[in-house]
Order: sequence, then C-alpha cells, then structure tokens
Amino acid sequence: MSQIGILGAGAVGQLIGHQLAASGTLPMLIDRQLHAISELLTLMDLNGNPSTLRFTKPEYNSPPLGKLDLLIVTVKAYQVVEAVTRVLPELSPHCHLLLLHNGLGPHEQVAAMLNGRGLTLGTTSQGALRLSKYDLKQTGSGLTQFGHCMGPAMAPELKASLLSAIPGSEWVEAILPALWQKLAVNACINPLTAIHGVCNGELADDAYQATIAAVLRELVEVARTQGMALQEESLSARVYEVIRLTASNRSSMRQDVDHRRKTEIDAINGYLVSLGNRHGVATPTNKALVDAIHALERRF
Ligand code: KPL
Repeated sequence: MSQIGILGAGAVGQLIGHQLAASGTLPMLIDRQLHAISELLTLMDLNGNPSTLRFTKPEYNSPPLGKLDLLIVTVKAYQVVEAVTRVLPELSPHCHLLLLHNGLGPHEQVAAMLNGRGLTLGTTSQGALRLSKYDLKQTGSGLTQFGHCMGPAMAPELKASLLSAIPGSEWVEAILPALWQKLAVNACINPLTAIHGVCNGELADDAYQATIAAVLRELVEVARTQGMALQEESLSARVYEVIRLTASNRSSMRQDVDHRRKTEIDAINGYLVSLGNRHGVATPTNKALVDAIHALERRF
C-alpha cells in the first residue's frame, strides 16, 4: 500500500488528510517543523456531518519520512521553498512531490532541488475554515486540479487515491494554463476581499468592476511573455463564476489579514508584478494591490 504524507497542517492540509482517510488511505500529517501531528482532528463537512480523525503517533515522534511514496506540500506559497529544503534530505529518491498552494513561482525553485524526483502541481478551490487549530469546517466545494510538471510521472495508484478521495478533482494534461486561470481568480478576489473586508460575493458589485478588469488585462499581457495565451473575457467569466459560487466565503487572504498572518500576495499579484518588471509589461493595478496588502501586513 502506498504511503502518502501531507506537509503543512493548515486548513487545506487537514481537509485533504480527512478526505484521504475517509477514502481508506490514512496519510501522515506533518507540520512545517517536520513533527507528526497526532492530535484529534475534527471536520464538519458541507452537509453538516461531523467526523473525527487521529493519526498514529510515530515512534520517538519523528515521522518515517523515508517511507513516503508521495508528499503533498500544502504550506503557504511563501513557506514552500524552505519547507521542501528541510524535508528533501529525509525523503527517499523515488518520493514524488505535489505542490498545492495559491499563486505561482515556488515551483521554479523547487524544480531545481528535486534530484530526479517527480513533481506534480495542483490547485484547489475547496474552502475550509479553521474554527480552532485542529477543528475544521468545510465552507465550499470546488474544483481541484492536478497535472504533471517535471521528472518521473506520479504512479497510477497514487493518482487514483487522490482522485477518488478529493471530491471534484481531476487530472489535467496541461497544468500551467490551469494554474494561470486560478492565479487570475486569486489575483482579483483575494486582495480586494482582504483590503475591503468583504466576502467573495460582494465583489459582484459594480464598484469593483474596473479594478477586476484592469487586473485581468495586465495578467493577460504578463502571461503572454510566458508563452501563455489567455483571453480576458473568459478569465473574467471565470472570476465572476467563482465570486458567485463562493459568495459567502472569506477568501484565504482575508482570513490571513483578519488573523494578522502574512499573506500569499507575493506569489499572486506580486508574481505578476515581478514578471512584468522583468519583461517590460506595466502592472500598475496589481502593484497597487500588492502595496495595499503589504501596508496592512506592516500593521500586524
Ligand atoms: O482560492 C480561493 C481563496 O480564497 O484563496 C478562492 C477561490 C478565492 C475562494 O475563496
């Protein structure tokens, strides 16, 4: 039986831990300091059904990372490189890595560290709220997509475990275009909801229309420098669909700001600004959003 580890015990890591366990694959849940989590975890699913989960406590409290076939990295975008650097020496040479975070960028650094291991990238729009450290409430269903990035492909039985455990998940042949589409959604929704302190649905108001259009116009230009042909109209339709589907959600960036945690802005709008600077594309609207979020972070 394949061994799956989840590095990052936040909302997404816990949710996927519950989902894998419920489908018969008990993963190992590890925090960023590489400590195994063996507390009691609870989940209230979308239908209001509660469930609990306790992982087996490893001997001497050090998780047997060398036995893993797949490590799913669910830490925040700005923690990925440090967390992967710390865990890689403990992993077997065949352990496959899957990065699952908002934004883009960290995979470019991780790709150079893999030493022949395979890398898959993914994105999820499943919503979950931490009521307390290990007490989770699922707040929204949503698409989860995975796709091959580099090195050896993920073993078919691991793929099958993920796809059967995570509702609404799919394997895509071209993951980077899917990640750019998710980047567009996050670049519009996350900073605006965090700056204005509103739920996702409120962004359907006309007051936000011009900013959303400008964010997408700049993103399309920046994406073109990466050989990525995106259409502003279809991105806009997708953004407004997510605004509608997740209307009552507090975006992850709003939750970060509310809890005075560092946000993922540098891997979202910040990634667009830095690519724009590198390739001579002006990104004033994205830059203004980055600056506004940094200003909020400085108040923490
Ligand atoms: O991914 C999200 C996030 O909050 O980070 C969205 C899709 C915007 C849902 O809230």
